[in-house]
Amino acid sequence: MTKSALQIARASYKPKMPEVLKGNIRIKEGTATESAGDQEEIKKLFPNIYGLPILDFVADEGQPGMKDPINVGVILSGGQAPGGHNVIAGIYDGIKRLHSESRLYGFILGPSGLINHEYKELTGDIIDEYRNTGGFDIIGSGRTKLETKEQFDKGLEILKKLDIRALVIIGGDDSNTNACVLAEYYQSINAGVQVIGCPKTIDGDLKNKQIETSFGFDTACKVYSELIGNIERDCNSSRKYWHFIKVMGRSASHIALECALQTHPNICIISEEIEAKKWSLDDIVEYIAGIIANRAEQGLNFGTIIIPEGLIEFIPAIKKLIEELNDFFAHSSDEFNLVRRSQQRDYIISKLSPENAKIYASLPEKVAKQLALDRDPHGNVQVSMIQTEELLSQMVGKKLDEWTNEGKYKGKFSAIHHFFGYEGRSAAPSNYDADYCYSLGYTASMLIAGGKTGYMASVRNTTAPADKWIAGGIPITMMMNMERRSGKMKPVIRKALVELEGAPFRYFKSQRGKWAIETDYVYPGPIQYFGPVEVCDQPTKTLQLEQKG
Ligand code: FBP
Repeated sequence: MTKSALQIARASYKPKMPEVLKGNIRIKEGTATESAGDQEEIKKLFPNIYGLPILDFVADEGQPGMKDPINVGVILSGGQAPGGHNVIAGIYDGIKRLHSESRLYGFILGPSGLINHEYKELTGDIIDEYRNTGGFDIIGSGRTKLETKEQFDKGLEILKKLDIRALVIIGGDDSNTNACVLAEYYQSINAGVQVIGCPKTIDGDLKNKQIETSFGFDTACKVYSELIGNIERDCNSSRKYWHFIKVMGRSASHIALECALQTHPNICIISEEIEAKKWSLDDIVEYIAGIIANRAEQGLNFGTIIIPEGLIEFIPAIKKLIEELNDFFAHSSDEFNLVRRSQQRDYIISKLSPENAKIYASLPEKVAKQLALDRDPHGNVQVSMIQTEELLSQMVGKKLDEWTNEGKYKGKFSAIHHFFGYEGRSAAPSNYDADYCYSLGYTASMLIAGGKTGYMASVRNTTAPADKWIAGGIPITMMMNMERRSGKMKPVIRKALVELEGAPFRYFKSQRGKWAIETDYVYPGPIQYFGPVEVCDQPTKTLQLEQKG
């Protein structure tokens, strides 16, 4: 592999970690826990791992160690997120410290590697090549859903063959839900395999009181904010374009909100607010056009607009339509695939309820097609394929034309579109993510040593210097409730959406009027890996505001 100068210099970075993980630890157990919702159902579905206590690591005398070596397996699941390689490095260093003959095996291309028995041993040389690097290419990732008994049994065959006694699943809410189901199953049959989850996703929607953030969110937002800042400066230099910038984040708008807090755009739409206000697509268009017209009155025919990837799913009427489409595809996709392409739109319209059929028929051809595209293996619409930024700018353009004809608007409107998504997912992890991920991996190895299963590794208090971070484990059942997925009620980890009463949104709301009219852009610049702490080690604004309360 030819390496860049930064890669070479960065390889020797030693991630900072909680003081407690530097020595020997003892696991302190809290009291029994309850699931986030639907306690009776979740308890019934997870009889062997329901109600486990929260675990905290406390410093203990002596040296960490295990009498016998332990073999551990690791899976990277779902979309890439900066820092995944450091989680693996943390697991590796942790189990090697416990016993020098312990071994780590990586399953190739996500959960399918476990089912298909595709794996590779991750030796010290391999791990060293990937320390502090972005991407998931050390073993690859995939979106296969681990959910059937056959898959679990097939996985167990290879785990037994390699004498693997613990499996770490690094993934988002859906993958950790599956980790929990797997932990329950292996426990129920006394398989002798522990399952531990690690919170990953750039989307930032796997978080709760105990899991402060998912890894990758910090780096991805910093990459997008650098790019948005660059666009803002360009836009303020030529003063002739409106930039419609869609940012990733499937459902929740955490990325959009964080990027807005970092860059002060003229407009940022937050899907959760649109849903709460029950806005229609037309309401959003009026809101954007209104700000464009106000700026035009001051001669400012330029600006930046951040749009969250998942917006379309939060517009109540479109959400209902998507729910019906999801149910339809869950039950009738074979039948649908037999319909000629040219007739698919009419076919869908004929199958929908009259209300949804009307909305579907009114959508531009391109968007209607995108809503009917294949679901991912978890039954989600692939929102990153839907060009919401173009849809909005076209509709805003039309609205401004109408206002021009009515004499209400005299400006010039020229739009440019961007989508920032994949370019942020495999970036070299920021110091925050490099440190956080390494600590998560190391924590996972300590949970394994403690014989725990059905837990997610947790590292908290991360706005403080790393030596003060708190490490431990959170029972995954504690984060679960029942939700309708692919037409059926299923136990899932509750997704954390932007809270409209939360400090990050409240702060944004207090500033957005000013950002709309004034040109108050902030230019964060590229992630810095070497230099002053205030430049290199800052956590996200979201986390800082959340912790201040
Ligand atoms: P995860 O939740 O699996 O981490 O995925 C995050 C994400 O980047 C979303 O923001 C985006 O909608 C999706 O992955 C895109 O998925 P894919 O890589 O399959 O195109």
